[in-house]
Amino acid sequence: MSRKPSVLITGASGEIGHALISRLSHGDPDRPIVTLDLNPLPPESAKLVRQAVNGSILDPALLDGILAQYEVDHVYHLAALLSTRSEFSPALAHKVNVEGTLNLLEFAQKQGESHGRPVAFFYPSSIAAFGLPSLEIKAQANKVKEDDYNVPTTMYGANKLYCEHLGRYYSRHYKQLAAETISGKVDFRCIRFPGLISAETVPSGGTSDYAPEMIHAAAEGKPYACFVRPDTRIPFMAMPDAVDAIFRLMDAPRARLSRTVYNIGAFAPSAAEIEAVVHAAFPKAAMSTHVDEKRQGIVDSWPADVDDSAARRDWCHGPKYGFASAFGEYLIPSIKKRYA
Ligand code: AKB
Repeated sequence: MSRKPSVLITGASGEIGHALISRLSHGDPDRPIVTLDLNPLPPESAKLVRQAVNGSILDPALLDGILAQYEVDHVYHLAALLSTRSEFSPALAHKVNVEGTLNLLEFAQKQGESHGRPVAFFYPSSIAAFGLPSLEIKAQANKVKEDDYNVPTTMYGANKLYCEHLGRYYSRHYKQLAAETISGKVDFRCIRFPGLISAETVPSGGTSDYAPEMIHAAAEGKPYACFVRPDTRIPFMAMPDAVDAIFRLMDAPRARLSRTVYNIGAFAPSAAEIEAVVHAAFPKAAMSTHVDEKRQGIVDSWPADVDDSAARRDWCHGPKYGFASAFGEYLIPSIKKRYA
């Protein structure tokens, strides 16, 4: 059993995991980080963690093993099948995204019970939890609040919305009819992320992927056909701001939090506006549009922007990068260096 409480990160080899491991280990190098992922960690992340467990969040034996070996006081449950991927295998998506989350909440509840204090649990939800019924309503709605239009059209969005409720249940209403009072031992905190763009990694299986794919393809000198219309607009955020938001939310005193689930936003460009900045940086980039009507339908059901006033008020959400600086100061310089 490790002495210092540990952090467990599931889905750690994905793009948020990559950035999170680096920030966590630089913040407190002595704090053990344990990861659980089907895929091996990239070497630069692997050297920063105490143990990288290779396996599935659906395997109870693996979670029991971690429970027996470590005192985990923070869980970052990032493992999920993204929106496009989930539409091809909805039953599998439900298993991984919902049953997997239930397993992690049970894990956190047991950890909290055995150590007598709630485990802090971070859950990344998504703008996919929204479902706007038409483009007209999307245009009128503009900055959508957390509790509006909660009618997702995708399996992934439905999974995210339901797991937000599961988290609220584990933190506030756990076993409310049990003979003796068993207080919830999970301090569940959740952010609904916009599309994320990282200079380090290209996501796979998402529907907001057109933005990161466009810039990475341009930098690599590869042609790119964007799968959404030029006027398509959803919110995006640069990866460092996404990780910063996780830390701000997790560090906030519980009493400051008026909600379980928070929208966060940074900038909300159209696909044409993204293409224009990428083109300005990479004038030789061969970019075109080839609309995939089905994926277009998914993005059209997501809000054009979100109202993140609750996050700004409760835990000082304040992204460093707007549209121009995300591309001009973070993405383009880092990506140019990366592919040089
Ligand atoms: C996806 O496109 O599935 C994700 C998301 C918006 O949650 N990037």
